[in-house]
Amino acid sequence: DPYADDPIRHPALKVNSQRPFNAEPPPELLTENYITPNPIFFTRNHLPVPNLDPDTYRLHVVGGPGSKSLSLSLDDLYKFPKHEITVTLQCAGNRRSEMSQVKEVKGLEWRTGAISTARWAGARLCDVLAQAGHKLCETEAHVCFEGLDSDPTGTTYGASIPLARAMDPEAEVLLAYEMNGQPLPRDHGFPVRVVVPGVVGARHVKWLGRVSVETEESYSHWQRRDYKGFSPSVDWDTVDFDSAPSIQELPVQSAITEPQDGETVESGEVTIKGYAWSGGGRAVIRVDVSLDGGLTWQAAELNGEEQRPRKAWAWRLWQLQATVPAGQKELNIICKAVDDSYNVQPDTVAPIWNLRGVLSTAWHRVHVHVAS
Ligand code: MTE
Ligand code: MO
Repeated sequence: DPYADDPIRHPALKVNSQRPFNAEPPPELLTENYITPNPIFFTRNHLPVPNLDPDTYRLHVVGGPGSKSLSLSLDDLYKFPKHEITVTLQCAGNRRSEMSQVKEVKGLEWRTGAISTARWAGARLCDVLAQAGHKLCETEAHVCFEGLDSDPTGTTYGASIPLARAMDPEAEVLLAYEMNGQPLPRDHGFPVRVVVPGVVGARHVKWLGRVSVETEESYSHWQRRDYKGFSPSVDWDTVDFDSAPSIQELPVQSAITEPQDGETVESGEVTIKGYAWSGGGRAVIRVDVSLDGGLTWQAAELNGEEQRPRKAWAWRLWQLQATVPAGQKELNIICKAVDDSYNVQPDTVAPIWNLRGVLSTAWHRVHVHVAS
């Protein structure tokens, strides 16, 4: 069993798949803290978790014309200026289960919890690439990452991002060795992972073994044959993966974590809680909440760290204390967020449905009963 050596996990996690391990925190725990505690941070693995020895670990930075190769130990990485930032990581498949209610999709049935937030610390990728002698070049270029996790045939997890993002100090791409002040837990990439602020989780390669600058995107299955969006009319017979760009920056997202669908709430006052986040460093400027299925709206209070303009890498948690109209027997609660480009979430799932069930960002709806 290649999974026999996987780490022990927190019992509160809702498991979507045991081998490989995929799990999310329950909604009420997800928004209990602005920073997600490491043991309940959602986990998305495609392969067995490698057991790496920090003393012999080396990160290979592959050289090319005009640059040199580096073989970096953990101690070498610690010598680069240590950079620490709060970043929310979201899987492209977050909220997929709502898409599969419209029509079947292929993928793990994530609910609202394939998203979490941590303080990440490490070396900036731009500093490491600079030491190897890389410069921004005119030709289309990509930085490819390879993980040290592999399947029985030796295929490793891989992904890439554009070189321009990797070289931009303002983009703050990290080779992270710390998560919330601790060494990375094994499930989250020990000893080193990539953190690409504002970009889909799939590019944050864990158990990082190799970095290279290429003229083409990574040839990994997960870069080229997965994590892409399509029109609702595309099915598995007609899909052409080469026709769509790989997902990088994610669209604006929000969800309600309390109360939960089907719950009974007290009459009088109700507290509604959730999270909101947008990709590309776009800040959340507003979260609108409706109790009556979208007829009327109230703005929620935004909590958590202030967001830096163009570098809003982390979510806002939000909350609304609302009066339940007298005599109301049920509530149709909805939330929708707006980012600082005034991007909004689509109202329903059907027009954004896609065969892989990614980018599920429709208004989040929760139906609750009111106690009489
Ligand atoms: N890196 C490696 N090496 N192997 C993986 O399976 N999964 C990716 C990414 N990096 C993955 C990986 C995906 S799809 C996501 S959403 C994030 O890791 C999840 O990171 P987490 O498990 O720390 O939450
Ligand atoms: Mo993912």
